[in-house]
Amino acid sequence: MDIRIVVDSSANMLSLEGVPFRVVPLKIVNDQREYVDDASLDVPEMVGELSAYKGKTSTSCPNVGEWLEAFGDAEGVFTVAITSNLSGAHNAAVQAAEVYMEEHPGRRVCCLDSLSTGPEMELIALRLRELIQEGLDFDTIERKIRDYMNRTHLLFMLERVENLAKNGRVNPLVAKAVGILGIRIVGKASDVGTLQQLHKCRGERKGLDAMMQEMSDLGFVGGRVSISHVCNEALGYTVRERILERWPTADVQVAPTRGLCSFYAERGGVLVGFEG
Ligand code: X90
Repeated sequence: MDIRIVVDSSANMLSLEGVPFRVVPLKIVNDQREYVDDASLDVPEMVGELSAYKGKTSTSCPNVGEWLEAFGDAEGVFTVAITSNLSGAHNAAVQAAEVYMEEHPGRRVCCLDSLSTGPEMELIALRLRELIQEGLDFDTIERKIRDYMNRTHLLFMLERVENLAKNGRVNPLVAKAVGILGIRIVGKASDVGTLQQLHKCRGERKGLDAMMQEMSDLGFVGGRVSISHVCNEALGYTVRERILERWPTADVQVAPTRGLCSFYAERGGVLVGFEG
């Protein structure tokens, strides 16, 4: 059975070697422009334009047709979508799966709600690739990936939450706290896939300390980690150093966010997906 992985663009992935792989883009939209979050998007340019733009910008998720197109003619598909608590992406994938399986009896689609986004979705896709390459059957892969998702986590450190607040994706009390210069919000993707604030930290160093502590509390013992930064590679590598200081055997990758996470996590934001 040929099995394909399809993620939405909030996973910050452009490609995945070794298995059939597709990305369906979300969009970032305002009165001036529409940014499609695909490989052709110039992310630093978008971030620059949006920080100068005074009006409201919002986002939209992939629709049923876009998911269907990405399924192509695969016999088996695993979709990995941004948390259904903050986006319609997963629901659209579920609807696409129903249409696909009805049109093609015998084919399988399993839709995974990441209850998270960004680098945690990437970890899920990486694990799916391993399971597919092991040649396991569809149901076994599904069982194993759901087990794996129970022990992956996402932490974030944000300098601004203006775009999250303007689009109603964060508690207004959280938004209020971050107005003050130098304050960083450290939080995690909650068990139900919402933003959960854990700490308000004065300055980056305290934010990093809090993140390391949270990783340890969530059971990190040196497994796989994926770090995504919004236009701040130096911070991405600082986080990596801090992790390796404490857990020298950890396997840590650093990469820039694509459009959707750049818009919501905002310049200077950093997301850390890891295995507990
Ligand atoms: O459907 C849409 O328009 C997309 C809406 C997405 C809203 C939230 C995106 C959050 C991106 C921010 C920090 C990490 C959040 C963890 C969430 C569980 C990144």
